[in-house]
Amino acid sequence: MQLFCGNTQLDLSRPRIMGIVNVTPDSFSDGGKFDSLAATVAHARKLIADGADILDIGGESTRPMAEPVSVEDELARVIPVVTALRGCNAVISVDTRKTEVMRAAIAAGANMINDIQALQADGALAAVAASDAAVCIMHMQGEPHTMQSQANYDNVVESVYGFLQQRIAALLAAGIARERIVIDPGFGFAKSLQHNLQLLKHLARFTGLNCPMLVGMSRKSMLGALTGRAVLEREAAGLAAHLYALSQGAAIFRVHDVADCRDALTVWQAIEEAQ
Ligand code: 7PM
Repeated sequence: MQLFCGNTQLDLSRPRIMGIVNVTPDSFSDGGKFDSLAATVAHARKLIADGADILDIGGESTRPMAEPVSVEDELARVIPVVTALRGCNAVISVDTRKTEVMRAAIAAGANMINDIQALQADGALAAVAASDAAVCIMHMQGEPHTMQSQANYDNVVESVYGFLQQRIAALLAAGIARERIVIDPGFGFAKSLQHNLQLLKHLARFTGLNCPMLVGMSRKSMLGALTGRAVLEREAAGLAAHLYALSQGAAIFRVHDVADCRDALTVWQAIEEAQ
């Protein structure tokens, strides 16, 4: 299966890695470390060297209770990074909920949009439809700033499935071809530990939506709840979760630690390809 990403295509017959590039001053785990443009771009290039197929550049912290970011600030953070990375050897994704940032990012050379709000902002569907960029639509209930109060689900798997099904239909109706759409159940977004585990266990259900699936559990609190580990000590836990997701049909893994994920996927691939 190919994912159409603007001027390029990503072959999803093997698993792919999306490396996280935070450009927020308050990123919860990389806080302040990569706060200059040169350092951010160097970090992004290191992720490519480590084996990232996609870079996900985000200028808005979506952490629960994070301060909202203005359009101007988000543009000032994200666009110079996209411009500097243009032509690099990876798909450039921009993690944003804002229509204006989507438009500017695509104009600057981004070939994918990662939207935790699934293109529900005013004009977002049209902005992406007017381009040929790929788009990842994620499930979330409520707003990032209030979502630490977990939503109630009758059946979290069916609820997320129904939401993604509706959003896929909305994207298709807006003229965004299926070959450009990636879905994501949104681990950790208004979900309890049990919700996250149910989603992971039944992840294969989402392959029925006929779009490639992205998952991101890197460093998330569900891993901390299970292991008692601090944010920067959750790598092994994350790999276990991501490999389970791979066994259930996930195609793209959004992670902080690209080199470790690459090693895990290399081993997985070698086993798969053995006689
Ligand atoms: C605090 C909590 C800080 C959560 C940061 C996060 C996803 C995403 C994020 C995901 C897609 C993080 C998250 N998570 N986009 N953006 N899927 N598509 O760990 O799971 O970076 S923000």
